[in-house]
Amino acid sequence: MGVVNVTPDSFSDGGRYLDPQAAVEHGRLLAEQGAQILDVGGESTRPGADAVPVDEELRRVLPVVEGLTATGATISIDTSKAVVAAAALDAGAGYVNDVTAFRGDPALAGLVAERGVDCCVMHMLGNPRTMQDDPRYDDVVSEVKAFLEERLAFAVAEGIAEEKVMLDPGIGFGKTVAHNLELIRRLDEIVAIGRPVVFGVSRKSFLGKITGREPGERGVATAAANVLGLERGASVFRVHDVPETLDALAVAAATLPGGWPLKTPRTTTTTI
Ligand code: HH2
Repeated sequence: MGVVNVTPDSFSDGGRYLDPQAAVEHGRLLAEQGAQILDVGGESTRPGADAVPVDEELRRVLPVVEGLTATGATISIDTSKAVVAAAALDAGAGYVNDVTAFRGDPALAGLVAERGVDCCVMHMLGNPRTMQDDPRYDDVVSEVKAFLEERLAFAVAEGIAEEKVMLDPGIGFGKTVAHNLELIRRLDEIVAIGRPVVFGVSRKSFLGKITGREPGERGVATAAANVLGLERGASVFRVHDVPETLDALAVAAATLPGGWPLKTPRTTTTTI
């Protein structure tokens, strides 16, 4: 899953793709590089981010969704607003990524059910404004797992087919470095719920705290974390840097039973 942030304030690429044309070109590049899903977002979720009014979010994301439908990738709309999701689905998106796990807008789960599209529900403690203010858990993994099980049951009760729901532990959303590492270490417990797990570590600040690197320099750290996620059973890897991720995942996948050759053929240009 390649990240297409149409925002002025995203933590690692804020402002780079605020112009819709730049965002479309970036999304096309990610698809050419092998992204199978393009996650288009018009509202940053970084700690302390300001909320974006619906009209502004629509203005940011709709031309980008429209411009990316021809890539062949599934377009995911990263929003917690039903109005934005509905417009994006009308414009060709096929996936809803809601970081509030249907706690933000009461109309969103019903919309996903009605349209029959895939969705991702993610764990977050609190909201982006407050989530990094001293987050605490007794056992972060069992609490995140219980939350995701409850949200999955909620989605099903709202009419969404269980096989349409993916789960995400929400790395960095109301978690300390230790919480993130514990979630990665025991990701298999989240995978055991039985739904595909989306894993979003790309360039996140816990990697900066470990390596001392700035967001744009965290590609290797991101790849290392994604390899650990793959080994523990994650299915979808939400990233800013697609080629590095695919190479790291290809090597890791090749070591798994039945992992070689890869299911998705990649072009090989060298003979030595
Ligand atoms: N992380 C971010 C945004 N959306 N969605 C899911 N499902 N999982 C994640 O881990 C996730 C997400 C934050 O990353 P980014 O989009 O780069 O930053 P910002 O929220 O500042 O735009």
